[in-house]
Amino acid sequence: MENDELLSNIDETIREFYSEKELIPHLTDSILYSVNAGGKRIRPLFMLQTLRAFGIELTEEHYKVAASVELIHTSSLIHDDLPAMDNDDYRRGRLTNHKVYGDAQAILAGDALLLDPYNLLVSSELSAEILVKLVRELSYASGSYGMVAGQVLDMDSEQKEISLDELKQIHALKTGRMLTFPFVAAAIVAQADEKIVEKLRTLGEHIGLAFQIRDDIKDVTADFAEIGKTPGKDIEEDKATYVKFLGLEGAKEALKNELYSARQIIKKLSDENDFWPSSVLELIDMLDIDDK
Ligand code: GRG
Repeated sequence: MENDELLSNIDETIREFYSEKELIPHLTDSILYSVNAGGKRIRPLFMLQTLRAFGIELTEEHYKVAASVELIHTSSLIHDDLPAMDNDDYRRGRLTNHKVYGDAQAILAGDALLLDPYNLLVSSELSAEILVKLVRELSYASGSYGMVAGQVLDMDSEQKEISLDELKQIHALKTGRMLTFPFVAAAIVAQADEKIVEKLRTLGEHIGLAFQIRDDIKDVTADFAEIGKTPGKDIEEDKATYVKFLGLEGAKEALKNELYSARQIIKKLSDENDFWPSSVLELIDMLDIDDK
């Protein structure tokens, strides 16, 4: 199944969720402005392709899980761009949410996008046991055990010198947990045994770290058209990044190492289990900087 087909089904799931008549149109408008701004949807794609690797045929229930993580991710982007945070004017190639709708409305759009996914997720007809595990993992990835904690540590790091290990920890929380969710969620939905769930968690941790290292690299090598936001901001603000610690070539090497570790885990999984990961590997290849 091609990614384009998955993307169109993810979009349809989101569209349907926000099409209820009782919703307040200008709230929905501000939400959909950011949701439909052209993000890559890498988190839902990883989840759906990992499910397929387990041999599972996708249904609308799976798309609801996949869409949930994308909505929370979008919520974090809206909040991250606010003046009190990174204060960015552009995201996904267009003006940031608060630049169009104002700070207060942007905060509320972000709030809704943080809470609505739980409604969407539990409307799925997966078993209650699976849904409870997914709710827990989604909260774990995004809240005080994950992305929000990472953001707090990231803000703290602007006031002091930190070590590479501390930077790795920030990345693991801020970006890594949300990229780990798709793999863990797929294993939970596939009702894989606990050992496999944990292997997929480790896989997701490598992908998450690789993703943030790639983001750090792109900040210095890409232009606005490619990343959809103002490039060079990390350098300008002297932020702690992999490029700052290791230099550009060192960061590229670190990215390669994380992707290598991820591929090794997948190879072992597919050697030892009924797991057919070719489409997952294709998504991982897209993170390789040399391919871009
Ligand atoms: C509201 C849950 C919530 C959190 C607020 C602001 C904040 C706490 C956290 C910031 C998290 C953040 C923005 C991390 C950066 C992650 C990252 C590399 C984003 C870019 O992801 P892509 O490349 O973006 O997948 P697209 O636009 O393609 O979706």
